[in-house]
Amino acid sequence: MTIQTVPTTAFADQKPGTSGLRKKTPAFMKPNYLENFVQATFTAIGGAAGKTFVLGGDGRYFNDRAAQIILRIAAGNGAARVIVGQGAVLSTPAASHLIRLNKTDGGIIMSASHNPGGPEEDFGVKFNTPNGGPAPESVTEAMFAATKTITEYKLLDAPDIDLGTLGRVSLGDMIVDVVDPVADYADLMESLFDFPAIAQMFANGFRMRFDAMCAVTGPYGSEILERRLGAAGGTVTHGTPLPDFGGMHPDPNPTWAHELMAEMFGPDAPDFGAASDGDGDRNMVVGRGIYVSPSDSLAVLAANAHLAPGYAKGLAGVARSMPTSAAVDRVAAKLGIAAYETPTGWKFFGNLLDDGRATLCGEESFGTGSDHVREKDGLWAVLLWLNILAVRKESVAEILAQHWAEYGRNYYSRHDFEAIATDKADAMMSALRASLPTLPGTQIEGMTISAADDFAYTDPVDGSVSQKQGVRILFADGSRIVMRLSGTGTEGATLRVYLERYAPGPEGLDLDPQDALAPVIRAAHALAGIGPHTGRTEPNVIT
Ligand code: VG1
Ligand code: CO
Repeated sequence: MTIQTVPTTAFADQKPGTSGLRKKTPAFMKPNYLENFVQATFTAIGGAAGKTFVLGGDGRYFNDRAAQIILRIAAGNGAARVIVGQGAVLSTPAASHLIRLNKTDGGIIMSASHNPGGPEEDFGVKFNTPNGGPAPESVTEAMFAATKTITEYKLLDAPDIDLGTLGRVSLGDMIVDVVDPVADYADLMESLFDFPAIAQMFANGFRMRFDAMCAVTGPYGSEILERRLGAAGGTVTHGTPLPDFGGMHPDPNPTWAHELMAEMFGPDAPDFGAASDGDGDRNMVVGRGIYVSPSDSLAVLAANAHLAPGYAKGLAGVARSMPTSAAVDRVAAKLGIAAYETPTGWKFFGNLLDDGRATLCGEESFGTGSDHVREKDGLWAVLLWLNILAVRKESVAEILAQHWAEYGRNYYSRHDFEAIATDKADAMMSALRASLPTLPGTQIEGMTISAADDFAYTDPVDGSVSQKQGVRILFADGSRIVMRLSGTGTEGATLRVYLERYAPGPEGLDLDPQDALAPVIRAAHALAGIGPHTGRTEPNVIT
């Protein structure tokens, strides 16, 4: 086995997005495409020589072959050791945990998360830093720079190794430790939550459905919910991970997790339902006959986290992405703790968590997590809900109703317009940005615009600045419109329109969000000219 220096030419399109590099699978499988990106990653972090990494992915099509290539590049760059999940599989939060547990120099996660998988669908790769979190912008920019100047990569000329058997193997001089993908993560969950109390609730007849959507969380859900907590067999559905996710779109929202929604709103609905995404970092939570919006879920978890042993001493602070509703801010104000507002993407929470400023973080896109890892964590959120339900002994509907009665309700919805022509989406956003200075004072739909800007964020820990993170239009009555283009899509552009309106109560807390938000929705269409610019008048996904 020799280390080869392979000449290559740069690809111009390897800029990491909101969460790593995502492309159509055939693009990733082009000769040298993955090799270049992995070499550029190692270059950007000052080389791999002597370092230890974690490697795993969500099991989608090409995951197995990509792992072998990444291992050969790591060995070619002199890495000392790589810890790989058995079968090259790790959920994103489990990978984050293994990086921290083993104090490695980072990790490579193969996932396109909530995007569909398969030969013609999506693939992705991202690098996480030694804190276990997604690389911050300074690192992703260095990676992108290296992809543009790359002329060669280092590769150990070696055959594939067996990643299906637990234990240690060597690849040239590099050690490869194949580990159980679930065990350490399940132990971490057991250390945070009152497993006996949750197990007692299941023993008393509490029924749950967890839809793993044929993606990575199946084995995690089976081990934790069914084996360790004693939930009935069959609690986990679509529990076998498949390379194409069984044709499912593994995005846990009411549109794509429609089977779960139908059951939870049906005649024999269980007490609690949840779903996870491709790589296990997202969660959707549903009560019997009631959907919990992710922004509300974050607020309820923040208000009740102290009921779980891992958070009994209270929260240092909370953080949410800017487009996420302000529901959690109201909880923070009552608790007297700090509330941070960051750009979209988990990488912006890393410094706040590392610095002990925030304990809980969340995004409106079904992402919630805490300082136990440095990624959002779907099963963690489900378990925190279960812990709260076990202690409060009330239904999800009762808990939500009490929450709104106490804090008021931030009606919230996100409307996605997918696969718009990129030039049209860009033109729309440019025109909207250009109009911002003229908007304050404007009356529309009976509301007055009080401020309009393009969100910029200064990280309070390292002072780094991120510009143009989404257009915000704020109204005098507290309503809000946010618009930005997705950074995770692989086809055209996706426009995300985030809509929010606050109802203080006690009246008007039980409306359908789409009805409560109707004037805000109409204002968004009028102010941005969505129809005239894109030809689209209706979103294709509403969450
Ligand atoms: C989306 C979400 C964002 C999330 C990101 C990665 O990004 O809006 O909140 O952090 O996906 O999630 P964008 O740029 O498409 O809006 V993941 O689960 O799934 O990697
Ligand atoms: Co994900």
